[in-house]
Amino acid sequence: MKSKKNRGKFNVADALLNQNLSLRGQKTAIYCGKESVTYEKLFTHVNKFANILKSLGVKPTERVMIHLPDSPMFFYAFLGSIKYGAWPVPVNTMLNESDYEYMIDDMEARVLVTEKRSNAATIKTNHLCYKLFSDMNLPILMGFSEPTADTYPADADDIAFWLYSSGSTGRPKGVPHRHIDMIHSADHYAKHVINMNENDVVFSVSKLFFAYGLGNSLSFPLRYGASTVLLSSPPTPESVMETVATFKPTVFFGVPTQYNSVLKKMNGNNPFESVRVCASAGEALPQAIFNKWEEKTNLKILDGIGSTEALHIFISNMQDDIKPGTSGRVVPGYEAKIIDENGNDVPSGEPGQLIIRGESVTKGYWNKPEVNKEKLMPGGWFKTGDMYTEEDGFFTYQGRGDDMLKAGGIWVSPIEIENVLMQHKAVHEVAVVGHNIEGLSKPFGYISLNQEFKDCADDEELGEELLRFASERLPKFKWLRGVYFVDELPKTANGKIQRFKLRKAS
Ligand code: 3UK
Repeated sequence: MKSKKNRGKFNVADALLNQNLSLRGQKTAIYCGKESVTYEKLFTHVNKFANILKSLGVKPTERVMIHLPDSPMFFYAFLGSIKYGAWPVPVNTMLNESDYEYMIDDMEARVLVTEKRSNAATIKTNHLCYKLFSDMNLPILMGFSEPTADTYPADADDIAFWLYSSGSTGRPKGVPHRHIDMIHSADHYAKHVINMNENDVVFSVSKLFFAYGLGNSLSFPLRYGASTVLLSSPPTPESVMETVATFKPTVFFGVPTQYNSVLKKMNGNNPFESVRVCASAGEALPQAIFNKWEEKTNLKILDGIGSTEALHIFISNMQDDIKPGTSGRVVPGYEAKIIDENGNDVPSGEPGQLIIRGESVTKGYWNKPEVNKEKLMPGGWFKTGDMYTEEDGFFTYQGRGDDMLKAGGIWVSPIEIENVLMQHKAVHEVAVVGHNIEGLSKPFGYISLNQEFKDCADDEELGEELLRFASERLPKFKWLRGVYFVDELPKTANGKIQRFKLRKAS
């Protein structure tokens, strides 16, 4: 039951900032390239951003889309919006303009915060009123803005921000989270699994616009008075290792592909000596990467599964309790069960769908009643869509129960890529599935050709052309690794493409 007494008493921006201001105002909260930001500066700049929203006439609960690289300005915009009571919505900066158009409309964004050169900068929609550019008008407005601000009197259960998660239909869905959700994920995952504390310097290769990066780089370090290291540019193995060597983080977060690419460039020298704990999420961590990483750095990677809907990791290996090749045990504060198609628990060792429950799990997608009905179960259980087995309390990933796939830890909708390839004159039908490359899933296309192109099926040039065609129309992380020509795609009696049969063909 919601206590009436606590209404209007909890705003997560205050919870993450005020104590740090009084306990460690001069400590560095953020390192970003040559810039460092103390907790005091963070506090005043969050206030300045909140005041800008006020002066523009933005109302609480209106949406502020944030399309920014990892940077102090991301912190100011995100926490400033929350402090003001507006809802910040960080979005993936690697998408196409049409994705942003869709999201701005879907969230009815009132404000867009971005860089002048970004491909979201030029978007015009009915709802958008203000564009704040981090490299133009925004710093000027910040300069004129007051360094103190009122806090919106939120309730811990009120929505504080949204994130977007991809769906199998190809259109992302808004995932609202409450003020208390951030505190819950910090006090359970960051505390129990990472044991984060004020002596930590945290570096997450995964960006702030992912729920994973948002916890790793923002809410966790601020919750425990630690320092966070941001890398503004897209990460390369070289820039990751350089950042580690420069800032000497004690906690390191990445997705499996990032560990893998760093490993390939790490000949001999180990820049990770300052690190006390490494964590991985986004997709299953292959055991081979776990082993090689340990060999080279002497560090064990803690694999854990999280989701945008749960906000962060809910099943994880623990520092003193690791089983490589598994996602680990349920994080205290969460519950997990594996069920069959009828909703019954499966016996230990048998595969079934993973369902989870916990305070930080979203109460439902924005404006998607039919998906909510399908994914949210009575009693607060949420269907992850992942197939798992459980033995002796350890959960092992068995693949997705639907057609979604991940590349580099980021959702890729097969249908979106298929729709692009269908525009090519040679393509009759196409199905996109993930195949394993060194234990990590990468997108591949199966294509049946139109009659007049059937003779080209052995033609390498056509394959290359189709790969190029898709690449020109999609962000890089969605690029296909290869195409196969087939006479016909496997289908059900009523004509639905059976992608799972093609997945098995790998
Ligand atoms: C998959 C994993 C196997 C799984 C995320 C940590 O990845 C995150 O969120 P997304 O919404 O995707 C969620 C889905 O990704 N997955 C994630 N981690 C693992 N599969 N092993 C893993 N360790 O299909 C899940 O349903 O992009 C990760 C923290 C916050 C996050 N949002």
